[in-house]
Amino acid sequence: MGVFIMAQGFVWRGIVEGFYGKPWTHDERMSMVSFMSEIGMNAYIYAPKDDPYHRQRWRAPYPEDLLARLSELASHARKHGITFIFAVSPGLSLRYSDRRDQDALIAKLKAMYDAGVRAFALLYDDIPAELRHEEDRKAFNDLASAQVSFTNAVYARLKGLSAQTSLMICPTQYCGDPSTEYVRKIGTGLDPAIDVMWTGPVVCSKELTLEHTRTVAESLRRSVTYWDNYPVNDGPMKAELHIGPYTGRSPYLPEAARGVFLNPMNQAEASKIPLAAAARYLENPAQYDPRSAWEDAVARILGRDALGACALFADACAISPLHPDDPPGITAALDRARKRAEAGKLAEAAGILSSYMLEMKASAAMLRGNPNRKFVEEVKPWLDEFSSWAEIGLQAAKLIQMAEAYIAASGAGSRIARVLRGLPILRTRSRLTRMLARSLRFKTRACGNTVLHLGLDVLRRVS
Ligand code: LTM
Repeated sequence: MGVFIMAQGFVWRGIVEGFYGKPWTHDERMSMVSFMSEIGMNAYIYAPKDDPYHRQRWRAPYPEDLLARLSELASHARKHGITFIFAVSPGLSLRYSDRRDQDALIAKLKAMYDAGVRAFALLYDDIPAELRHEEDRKAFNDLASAQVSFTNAVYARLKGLSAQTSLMICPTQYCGDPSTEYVRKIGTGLDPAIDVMWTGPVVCSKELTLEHTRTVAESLRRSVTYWDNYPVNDGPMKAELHIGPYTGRSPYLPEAARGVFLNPMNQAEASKIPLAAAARYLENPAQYDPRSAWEDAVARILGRDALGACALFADACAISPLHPDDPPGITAALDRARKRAEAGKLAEAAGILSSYMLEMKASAAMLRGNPNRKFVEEVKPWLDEFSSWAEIGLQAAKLIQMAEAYIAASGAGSRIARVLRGLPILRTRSRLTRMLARSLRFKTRACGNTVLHLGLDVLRRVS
């Protein structure tokens, strides 16, 4: 008789609002929590880096009005079957050996405990990797020992409040090679019931494999809880819009991972597309199909009618840690056009180009009219850039067409007639030059360098 070992599903299927930059508003969070329950997620970590009370001024209690909002959010989450995990990032200034800091942290957690919250997290990411305070250097051998001691003490005090409390941490080394002394010490020292977060081989990981997860789990001596940095677009990624499919996560991850928390974009509504797609993976990693999950997600957020337009737009915005290359759809269309041009079929090349660019233009117009006004407002800068590239591409196609017509008639007529025939080409050429120059001022990143390179190429050839 065979023995079947079933990989269990993920325990945690959620979101960590853990990005830098403008935190979500209260309304956005309330809407997100309802949405999470609709798509089958079960946990939300409150951890916006730029909430001063979360990180920079972590010792200060939340003012009453903010506390009231967090309590409302926590109770909204409870009603929707979502575990609300309240996180604090104390590591920038924490004195691990100072009992007063421990008390300040407990007081901070207790305020949320009193509002019914039972799940907590301490985030030690993005802080100095060594002990900064003299008294800590005297009390502990290293950062890992200090964090283990502090975290275990906090955990014991939480358990003193209620057996139902839970704690999770994000360590200071949260990606890369898990065999370091730091990670091993965290793994051996930390109470085994405390979940430990990890972002994968790198901060924003293209792939999460079972092999990597197993090595992390071995060092941490527990299943891994992923902090998955997709679709987040903070810091150097803020020009990007990550609304593409959720890819590169192994179907076998639950064998060594307890869960996945996706870190979303500052744009809450637009994040719902990749989040809804990811929820399908989290629900059933073995059966997950990134494309169909993404299409269903778009249908849910924008309506099925918007699928074609959104596919073209998302293709233009494809560049992300999951897809570092130029947008595949535009690249393929431009390659087809280039091949026809190289075969001397300029009219065909111009035709391929202009029909793709017209489709881009129509897609932008269609998305602008979508009833999900919040989505439209959030993605407007990228839609504007997308339309501008369509106009630039159309201008390039027009120039190719004109050059083709000029070449076809080049022998005919007097010298003056030929010069006159060339004038509109020069005008179109300088319009394209001006458009390309203006494109240098785009603050968003749609279409990669595809249309820019096309335009420069056309300018070089038609001179
Ligand atoms: O990823 C972690 C654990 N920490 C920070 C996040 O707050 C940030 O949003 C992402 C993406 O920039 N990178 C980090 O290092």
